[in-house]
Amino acid sequence: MTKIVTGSQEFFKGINQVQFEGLESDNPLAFRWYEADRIVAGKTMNEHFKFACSYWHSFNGNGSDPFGGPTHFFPWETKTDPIERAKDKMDAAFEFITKMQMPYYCFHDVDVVDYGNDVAENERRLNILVEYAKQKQKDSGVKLLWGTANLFSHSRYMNGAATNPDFHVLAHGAAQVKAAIDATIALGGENYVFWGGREGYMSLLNTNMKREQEHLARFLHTAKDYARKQGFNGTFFIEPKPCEPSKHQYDYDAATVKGFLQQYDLLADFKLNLEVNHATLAGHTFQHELQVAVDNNLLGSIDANRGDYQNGWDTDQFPNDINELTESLLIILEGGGLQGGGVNFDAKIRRNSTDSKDLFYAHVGGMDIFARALLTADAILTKSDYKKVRSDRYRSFDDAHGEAFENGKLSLEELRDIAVQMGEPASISGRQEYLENLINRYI
Ligand code: XLS
Ligand code: NI
Ligand code: NI
Repeated sequence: MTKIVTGSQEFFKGINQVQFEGLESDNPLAFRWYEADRIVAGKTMNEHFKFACSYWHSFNGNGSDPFGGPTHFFPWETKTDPIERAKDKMDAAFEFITKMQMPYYCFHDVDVVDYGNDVAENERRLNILVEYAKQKQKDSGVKLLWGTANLFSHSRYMNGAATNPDFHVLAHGAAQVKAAIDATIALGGENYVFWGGREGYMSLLNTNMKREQEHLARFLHTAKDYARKQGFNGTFFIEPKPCEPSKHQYDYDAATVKGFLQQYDLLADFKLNLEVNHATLAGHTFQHELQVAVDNNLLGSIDANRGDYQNGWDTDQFPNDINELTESLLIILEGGGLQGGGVNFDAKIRRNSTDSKDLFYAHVGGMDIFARALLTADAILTKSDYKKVRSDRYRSFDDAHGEAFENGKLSLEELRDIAVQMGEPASISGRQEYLENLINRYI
């Protein structure tokens, strides 16, 4: 059990720590599947997931949208002094995280404390909050999964940060990244994330794409070199997304980022932080993105959420699709798990979810469905013929001519002669419905 850590006032009054109560429970503020210490496939659930709470959606996002203002009025946003306000927010954050028994959190620099336009003053503010967070982490045992810098909200970044055509803006982005890396290191952060929301373009008419991408690569190298020099030995993650807010983002999807990292010699230090809703925006399933990452040894971390099938933007809803997650956990388990990262809930409650309990329901549901998907996927992998059905499809490459082809031993002429000799192939079923039913049977 985690110790509940509150500040001078309790922000989530009347809500107790969420506990595992099992399937018999009808308590909506209890876990029915998530049992932190339960061993599945050789690791505890806690080790599989390393669940993290995202600061921005849970403690900053106030429900405003392009058509209307805030609907979430937080009691930790009342003080006028930015440092005092930030401390209240951090009190609320650690109270929530410890009541949820989540082991990790993630933040952008500006989530933690408001930034102005003075670099040195911003650094001073962040340092004060880093000291405050250190004590909170110590009191609670909660750890930092990753830190990052917000290089997309400030108006100076309207044309990008590392890919801005104006070097002056790039330097400001670098200053922010330096301070965010320093904060991450000071807090024992295990990873550092780059999400380039505005690293892309709105119109190719005014864009030198090649030059911008070279700047992005140089920027990443420079940041990585600095962090390594400071003793950071965690992993850097790039978080792909195809668009929004840019019309076209350079880190479009997992395959694109893989090519970029390879081209610019960054594969040794960087992996991917994959987000469900970003995958679907790119026209992929989340499973597709996971498989690309696994196949390239790049699966670092995930941002858990889901989109909405009826619209085409990043709605960041809490995950609740058991089929999607079971299929995802199959890939994660078979791929050997997340490398260094965890499961960060990059998800927000709806604008009209205005009770303080709503944030708890959302996270309980998210953690529980991941746990259920893990148990289901593990059962499928260990008890069913799922893996065999797939490997059997490739049987013809295991020996004879197929094996010779895989080993590069057959020429095109020889392949032609084999085709003649073997005659027309028999049709072999892909058995898709069989496998779909199998997944549902285990759920
Ligand atoms: C936005 C991104 C962002 C990153 C962190 O769509 O998901 O929240 O995770 O900058
Ligand atoms: Ni996102
Ligand atoms: Ni994200």
